[in-house]
Amino acid sequence: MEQFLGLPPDGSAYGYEIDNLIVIIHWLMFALFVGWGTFYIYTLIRFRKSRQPKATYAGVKSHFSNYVEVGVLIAEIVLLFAFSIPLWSKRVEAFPTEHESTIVRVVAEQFAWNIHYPGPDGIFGKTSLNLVDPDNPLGLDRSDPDAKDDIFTINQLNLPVNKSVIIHLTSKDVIHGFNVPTYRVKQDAIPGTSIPLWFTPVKTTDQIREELRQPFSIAQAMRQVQMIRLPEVEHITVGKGEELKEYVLMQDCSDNSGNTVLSKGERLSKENVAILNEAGVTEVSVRPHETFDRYIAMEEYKDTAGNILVARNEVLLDEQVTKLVEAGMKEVSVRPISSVDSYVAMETYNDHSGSPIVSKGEFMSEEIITRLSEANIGEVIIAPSTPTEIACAQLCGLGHFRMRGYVTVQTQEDFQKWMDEQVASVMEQTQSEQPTKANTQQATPEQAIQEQNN
Ligand SMILES: [Cu+2]
Repeated sequence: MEQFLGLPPDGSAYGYEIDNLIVIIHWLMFALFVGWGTFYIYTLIRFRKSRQPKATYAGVKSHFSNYVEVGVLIAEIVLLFAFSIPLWSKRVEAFPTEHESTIVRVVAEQFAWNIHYPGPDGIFGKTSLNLVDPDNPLGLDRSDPDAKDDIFTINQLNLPVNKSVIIHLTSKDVIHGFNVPTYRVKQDAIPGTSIPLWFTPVKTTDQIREELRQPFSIAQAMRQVQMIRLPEVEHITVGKGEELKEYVLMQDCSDNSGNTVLSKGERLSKENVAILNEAGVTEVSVRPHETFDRYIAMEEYKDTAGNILVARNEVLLDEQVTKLVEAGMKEVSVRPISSVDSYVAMETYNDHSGSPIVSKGEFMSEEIITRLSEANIGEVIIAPSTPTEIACAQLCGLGHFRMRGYVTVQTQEDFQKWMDEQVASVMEQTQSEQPTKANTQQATPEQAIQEQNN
């Protein structure tokens, strides 16, 4: 069932308890689905018109359905009281102690996750709404002694492995949902309240990535190489009020005084046709609009002067198609996009001379795939680059889909190293800022007095 549900890998100490509950609930729902489905089909046949032409008002005499309903009720009560509530109290109410945990504040906003660490002193510095600006999204008051060593990052949550984490979650604007599927945590962030949540990561991000290793067939991608026919240039007349959306202009159009009113590449929408009518343009050269943006070029295409029109591995957007059609190309060799940009290579792959095409951990790209095929490599192992992401689980606005944070769970040593670097750079900053800040703060009242005396 777990595989069937396609749950993400579990990197949390108690994630299996949540997975078990999800599995049990699905089994119960499956049993209900089969039970009610069978009953439904039975009634359709048993009470069909030819067998039961007249409705009976007495109803069912047997108590079978009552027993079934009581059975379902008992199953649900068991689910609730034997599994859900104990799990809730264990995982949500019973917190680990603060001194054995990593403490972090997370402040959600449209559309980012602000991460605030208390620094070596373990105390969160003061924040103030008046200090909030793009450079200081938390409004951290660096003049507060507790805030001097505080660290904040945007969309990057580093955590040490095998240590519990307590997150104090809040929001600056609307309700967001802090959701890290790989560590089985999900909690809504509510403006005006700080909600604590906790979990214990037991696998690093690197380990999760290893679990998600998957083969990618270069040979398969190359089998899809094909020639596509490009549209040809046509000359058409534009009448009044027409809509010729399926055409793309192949020339710049200007009015009588020579001002360009429409540029090459524009689509002939109703508005654009009206512009042409007004400018007195009746005949234009166009090409039928066809979308090729799921393809990339397999070769470099040049015009007669030797200028590159479309580079190898370039996506065939409208602009590129227009250039090729203009240069009189009839056909181009392409292959469909592989969509591997968010994946990294999990091994190092070398070309014939032994120099690496892609090293372990490096991002994949269309160019790399083409080069791998040239090196006769038929299959590579890849994995998602960011398998441990924070996704917002509430539709919080138009930029909701952009609201992505990254969790990097590291070994305790790597985390400490990261933390030390962050602290060092923050201390450097605050120390260089401090004298000027103090000066201005002290100077202001004195200046005020001087001004008064004058
Ligand atoms: Cu959100």
